[in-house]
Amino acid sequence: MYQVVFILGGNLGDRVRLLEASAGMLVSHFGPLVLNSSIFETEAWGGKSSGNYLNQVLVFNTTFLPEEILDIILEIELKMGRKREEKWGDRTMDIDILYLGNKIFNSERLTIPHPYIQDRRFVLEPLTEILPDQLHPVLNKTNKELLKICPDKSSVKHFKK
Ligand code: PH2
Ligand code: MG
Ligand code: MG
Repeated sequence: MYQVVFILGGNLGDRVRLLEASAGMLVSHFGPLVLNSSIFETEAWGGKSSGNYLNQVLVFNTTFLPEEILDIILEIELKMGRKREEKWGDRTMDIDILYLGNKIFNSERLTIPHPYIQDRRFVLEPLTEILPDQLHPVLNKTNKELLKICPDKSSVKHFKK
């Protein structure tokens, strides 16, 4: 059994409803939520999208294999109205795997840990809120340490519904 750590995010449509609906679908596949971060309103990272995102980190326990998890989240993204669009562009819902326990996994379709964790404040703020002392198995630093040295200074704020 591993802890799978997801980040959810979108900047199109009814952002809160899409987060809640996606969380519900994740629960139906993975069982009860283990941990959830607050919802954060975050400035678009990567320069290709316009409006602010809402982002949230969710944690589940699972025995699914990495690519089985990927197939489930891609199916949920499609149900949430996701179109395969420009890299880092506007989207209704993106679900990414940040960590799968302390596993390191690489295939053509998937890299775990997620390759950009250390570069993105919109990931590290919610992650550090719930898992500050979890160790990144490749970088050998905790989430809290990665946040402290993160070069990305874009805006990440608690979101009030
Ligand atoms: N996702 C992206 C590109 N840029 N910016 C923010 N703030 N939040 C995201 O979830 C996000 C992004 C593509 O994965
Ligand atoms: Mg993404
Ligand atoms: Mg993605």
